[in-house]
Amino acid sequence: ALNPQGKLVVRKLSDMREMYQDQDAAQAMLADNPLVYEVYNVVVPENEEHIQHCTTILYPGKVGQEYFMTKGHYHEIINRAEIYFCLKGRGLLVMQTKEGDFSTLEMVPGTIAYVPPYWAHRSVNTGDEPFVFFAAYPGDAGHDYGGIETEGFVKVIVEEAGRYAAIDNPKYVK
Ligand code: S6P
Ligand code: ZN
Repeated sequence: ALNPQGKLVVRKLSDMREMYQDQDAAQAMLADNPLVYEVYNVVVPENEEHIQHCTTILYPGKVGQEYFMTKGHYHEIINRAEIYFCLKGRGLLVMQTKEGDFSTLEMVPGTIAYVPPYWAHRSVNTGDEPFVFFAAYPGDAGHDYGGIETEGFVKVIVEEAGRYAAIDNPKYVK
């Protein structure tokens, strides 16, 4: 339970099916169109005086071997940073810059993750229960899903031999 709950954004597989590597698996799952994640946004004015804050619930699941994930984005004002705090479950914070730097951070309850200015960020549920984290970021940051929607991140996070592995994304162009 969140208090205040905030304004709910829902992302189902149909909202992001092109973002997964295994398009045949995605197509087959569309009949059920599973819920991938929900974001509860506390509404504050979108200017630099305020701090946006929200809680993401990313459900467990995979499309083929690739774990359920958020779309991922740069901030529209690209030098705006962000802080994540993990509340529940287990996941990976995946980050990259436009120069092709790439980094991952394991998150478990209590992990505080810092997303520095200029770094795109995506979350991946590598566990078998909902991965829940709170986020706070400058009010004017905005979201740029642009290139990530078509090319994705430098690496994709898949299950290999019972654990997660980051493998090269063939669609990624620096
Ligand atoms: C906002 C922050 C998160 C994400 C949320 C969903 O700056 O990084 O609240 O919005 O986890 O991810 P996405 O990539 O769909 O916005
Ligand atoms: Zn963000």
